[in-house]
Amino acid sequence: MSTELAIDLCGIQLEHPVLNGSGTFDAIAARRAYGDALLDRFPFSAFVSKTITPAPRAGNPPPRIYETPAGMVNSIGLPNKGLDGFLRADLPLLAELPVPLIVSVMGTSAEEFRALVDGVAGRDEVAAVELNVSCPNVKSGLIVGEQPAETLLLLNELRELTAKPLIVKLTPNVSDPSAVAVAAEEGGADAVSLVNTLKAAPIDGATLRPWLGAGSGGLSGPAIRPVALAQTAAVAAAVSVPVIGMGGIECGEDALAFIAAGARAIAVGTANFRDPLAGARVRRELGEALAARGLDGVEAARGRALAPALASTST
Ligand code: RRO
Repeated sequence: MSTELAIDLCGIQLEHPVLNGSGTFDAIAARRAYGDALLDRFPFSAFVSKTITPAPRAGNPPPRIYETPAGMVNSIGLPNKGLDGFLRADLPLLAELPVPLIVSVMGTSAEEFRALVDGVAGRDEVAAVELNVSCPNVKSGLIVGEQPAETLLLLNELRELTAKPLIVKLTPNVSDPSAVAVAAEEGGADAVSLVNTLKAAPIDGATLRPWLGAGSGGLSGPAIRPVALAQTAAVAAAVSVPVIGMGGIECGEDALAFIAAGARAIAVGTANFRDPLAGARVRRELGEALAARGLDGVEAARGRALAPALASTST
């Protein structure tokens, strides 16, 4: 039996469902290190860029990374070249990757988001735009992605700017992520991706002060996988647009669990830091995990965890 890994993500044909999480794989540095061999064995079916902002940013003061027993906390703080620097220096290199390019953007106002979407979505090299909404709106002070109303307002602003897919990256730091996902869908989002990192604040035992330079950051890695699965399942049950699931995926079995929770595609994030080819392994193992269960492809597994059980063990 052959196993079908190809998927359609908002009209983009992908060879398999394994993407990278934004900011977890520097494709330009990896190309420098591995040469064109990286292009021959590119680990992801689409590449998601690190989040860019309108103006260049230096990022947060160090330390920026804290290791936990089952993951890590980061507070990188969006270091990037800004929109113009990205278009000039990074886009030509990212366009050489052998897969569709998804550009992640973050603004602190609707105007900033409009400038970013305008700037990237019109470029032929860009297949889709991911909106990172885990940031405060300077006007309201609210984090857009924590508020369904703010998310809807933002999509209403942006939807008219492009026919290309808009993917909303959801924060897990809310009590009801599906309410935000429903608002994103109502505003015309083509897909949602989740989860971003969970708010975390490690303490330095020597000084009893916050360990990270910025005071707090976001937890990722296997520690958050069950949380991410719960949120993926809740969101997939609430929306009809495709869901890109992520959070601590390290192997094919993990990827399959997210697909069973309703994800159409999945993303590998923290695992890339330890092994830049983790995505290729997850893809291979996902095929094996499906075949081992007699499933002929990802569609046969998708959403199985959402369906009512055939036989209940409780009364
Ligand atoms: O750059 C970061 O510190 C960062 C971002 Br923009 C994000 O969306 N999620 C994260 O864990 N770190």
